[in-house]
Amino acid sequence: MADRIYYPKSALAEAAHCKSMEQYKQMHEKSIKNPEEFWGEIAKQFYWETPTSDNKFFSYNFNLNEGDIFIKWMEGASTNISFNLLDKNVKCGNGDKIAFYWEGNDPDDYSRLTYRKLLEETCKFANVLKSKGVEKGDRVAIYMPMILELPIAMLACTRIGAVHSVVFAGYSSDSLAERMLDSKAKVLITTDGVWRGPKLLLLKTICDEAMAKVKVNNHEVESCIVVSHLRRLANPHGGGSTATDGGNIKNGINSNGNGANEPNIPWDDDRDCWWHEEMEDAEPSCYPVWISAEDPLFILYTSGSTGKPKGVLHTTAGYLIYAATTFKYVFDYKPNDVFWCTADIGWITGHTYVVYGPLANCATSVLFEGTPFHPQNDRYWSVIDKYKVSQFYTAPTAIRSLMKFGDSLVKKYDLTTLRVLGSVGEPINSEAWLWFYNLVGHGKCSIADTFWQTETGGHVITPLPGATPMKPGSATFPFFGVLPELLDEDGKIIEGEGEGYLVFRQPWPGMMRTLYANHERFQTTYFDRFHGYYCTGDGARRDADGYLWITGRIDDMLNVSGHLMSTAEVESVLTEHPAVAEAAVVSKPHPVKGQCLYCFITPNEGRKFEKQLEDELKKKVREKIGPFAQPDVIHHAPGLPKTRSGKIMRRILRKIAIGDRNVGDTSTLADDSIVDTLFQLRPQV
Ligand code: 6R9
Repeated sequence: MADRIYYPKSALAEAAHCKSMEQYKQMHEKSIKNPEEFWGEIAKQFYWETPTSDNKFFSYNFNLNEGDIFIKWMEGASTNISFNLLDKNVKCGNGDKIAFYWEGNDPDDYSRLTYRKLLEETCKFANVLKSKGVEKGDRVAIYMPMILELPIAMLACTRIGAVHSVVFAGYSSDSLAERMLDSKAKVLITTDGVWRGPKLLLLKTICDEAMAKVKVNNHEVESCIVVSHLRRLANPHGGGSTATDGGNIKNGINSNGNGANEPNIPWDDDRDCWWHEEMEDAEPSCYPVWISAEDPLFILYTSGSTGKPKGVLHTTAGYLIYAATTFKYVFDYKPNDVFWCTADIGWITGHTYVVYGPLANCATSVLFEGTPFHPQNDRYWSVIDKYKVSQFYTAPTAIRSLMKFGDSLVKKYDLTTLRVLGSVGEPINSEAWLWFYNLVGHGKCSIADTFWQTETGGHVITPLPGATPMKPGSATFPFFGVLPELLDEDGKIIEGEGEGYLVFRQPWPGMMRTLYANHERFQTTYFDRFHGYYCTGDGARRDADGYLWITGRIDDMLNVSGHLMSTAEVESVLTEHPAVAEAAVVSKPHPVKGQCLYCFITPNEGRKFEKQLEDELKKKVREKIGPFAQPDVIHHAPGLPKTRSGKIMRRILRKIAIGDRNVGDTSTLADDSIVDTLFQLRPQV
């Protein structure tokens, strides 16, 4: 079944923006051979305060032998993203169109925001930021749940040229502090707290811890702006801002059966202020600051294989046109569609496909605060029906976790408004693909298995719903402007069928430009392994039909439920524990999460390996990195398999983790008896 080819349904293809493989091939060829013309046409849909300088539309160097790496699109042009996403749409007569349907954690909490209101709120908040001394180029950290104030805060930054750095609100205070310190954030925007499923998270408390840690390291966050989210849920007619055009917010704290008492929110009068109080007197208009094409738009941190997160930097013009174009073609977006991407805005998927891509197309989308399991395991399907969603974009880990509950929960719902289903974050196994296709999509929808990265800004390898015949588990072919190659160990191009390192030959408009304040690391991480190419860090296979299949990370990175993290990052947290001498972390396949963390621990001399230590270590990783990073297994390792030069052989540890005795060549190990010992100590999981 999985080898079968699934063709786009003819009704879908006939009405699609890209209707056939022939059309795709022509457009792709043009985008590669004549990028100036291809992207120049697209750029005309947007407003530019000043045009691109002559002959400066596109320039780059991808080869370290020829000097520093750089990528520039539309040099000389200036624009403002919020102007293109909001003012332009309102001026075109779409002021009353819904930009976002907000669906709260509790199904009784919902609201909506039109383009006109979104523009007004954005301008007001831009004025609030200005009143806090934020200027063009300043960094603003955002640590917020999925509420309407989050895109408002991001767009307000773009209004005045400030650079936002959104940190996923599931990260620990340490992780938040590290990111604010690296970006030297001037302002932090957060909420008092949020309900995630049945759990209350006190975000302001985490922010206070993080701001204190930043201060110890000689940087100070000058202002912290706090949305009163818990209070408005508990008390909809009382305090709290409600940036909406109608809706219903009545439950929140009460509905979870936890009592209506508001938790204590830590406060520093000199630094902290409430969002709704600041917004009260803010002017509803704010003239946009014109931003150069290559000026920074945002920083988003992603895990690096050394453990220190990398501040991926995206710039203005290229990101705008790429987010807009991928959104339009990959989801085959049409004006009456309702789009829903379930990703948190704290990840790149949320940046590009909850905020920038949809708004650039004047789309209506769903902004969902909750989880797939609350209050019942049918929440996703009920939301699709409630808003008549036409494109549903989610992650394989979510699909696998929902498959467990059987087909009946899905069958309760109509779901016939769906036309395109999207998958992102990790390879999708064919079983999950087929379930998604047959059950959720009724065998009528196209599936877009979109491969991309924080660094790529938008989709780079993906089917197009009306054009590409699909193979379950294959991300298929490159998007416009993208030229992939597979390389062997020596950097030789693999033609035709084969497997190798996935690299790209030339830049597309939406790719990253640098790592914030660390161009050196940018060059060594992505351009040093193979000169002349951007190296993704993923492996891929090309089959006889030319389809690309992503095989996963080839560096020391793990992908747990779509969250990327490095083994080094987790190992350094584990070895901070006073009882731990050494730690080695590998990934183990997991039926729902894709991969899970399997940790080998060598205790210090005289320290026993016991349950209490296991629990402490799991807790420590949760606290230091975030709950999603919690290890599944802690394995007692009196020693680790190392080469004579002291390098840990993770290849062997991965075999031990899955209980596969077939460990391969152990001749380079300093002491090969350790392999047997580790098999004997394998915990029963
Ligand atoms: C968008 C996003 C990037 C890494 C990437 C790869 C994995 C993402 C995938 C996929 C196979 C897909 N990945 N999409 N692997 N098929 N469709 O997830 O960005 O968080 O930076 O992660 O995720 O390993 O290198 P990011």
